[in-house]
Amino acid sequence: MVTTFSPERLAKQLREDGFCVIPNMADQALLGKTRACVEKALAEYDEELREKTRAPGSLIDSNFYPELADLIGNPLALETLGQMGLEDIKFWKAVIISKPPGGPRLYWHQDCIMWGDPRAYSDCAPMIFLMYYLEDTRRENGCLRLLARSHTYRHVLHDMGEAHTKDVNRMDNPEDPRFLDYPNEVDVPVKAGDLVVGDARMFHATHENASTEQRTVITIWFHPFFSDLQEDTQSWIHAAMRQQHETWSADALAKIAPLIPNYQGDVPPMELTRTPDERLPRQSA
Ligand SMILES: O=C(O)CCC(=O)C(=O)O
Repeated sequence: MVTTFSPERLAKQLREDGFCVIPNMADQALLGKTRACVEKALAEYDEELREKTRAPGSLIDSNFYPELADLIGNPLALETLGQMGLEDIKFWKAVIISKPPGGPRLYWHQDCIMWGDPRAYSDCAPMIFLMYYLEDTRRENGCLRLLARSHTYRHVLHDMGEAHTKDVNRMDNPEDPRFLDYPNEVDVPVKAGDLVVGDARMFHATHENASTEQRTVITIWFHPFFSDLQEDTQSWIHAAMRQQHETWSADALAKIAPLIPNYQGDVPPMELTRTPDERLPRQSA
């Protein structure tokens, strides 16, 4: 596959803006395999669950879907992340987020769960997402939108509630300000198979899916420079990843072997901290 991007430029954009898009990271075979897994997962996702996750569409963790191992361990993406200077990357989980036709907007949120770790206040992201869209996306079918650089400063959205609570997932209050537009937001339309890499601390959301087709993303959570995280953070990622994927076969785990966290210390797992403290500056530098 021919790639025409500069890893240095992508790394700079990820560090400064909080995201970058890497074209053509999943080929048709990988997309086809992933789509088959998504259809199986959605067939098991009933109406009651759909109601609980109205805003995102679905939230299906990788726990029972070892078929996702090929995408998670995608060698082309891992090689490219390495070229971007991201090392010692460990995996937590992947999530299938499928927005049906007519599905509403996803609320603004940031996903960092380790704001107690000093790394969260550095220019080295403690947690990043890899988003693979299985269809071409555009505003009309619910593409990603984001607030570039919002990983670097405190935003009003930080005080509007934590990500993925039951009420906002159910969309109990459609007037919740997290569903509004914000100044300087940017749309990120992509082709199926492109890869959006983002800093988990950055605010992001989606448009509604006003098309007649479903729109699916597989979000994969990675932790670069794992050994440099605080020990309780490493301990939590180690335990969470292993507990969530304990039913995966040896074959599936082999596909993600270099990504499996391995914390050998005895520090108990961190408490989740989803909101930054005063160490995050009020204004963008
Ligand atoms: O559905 C999308 O496009 C975005 C998913 C998302 O925000 C997330 O995985 O945190």
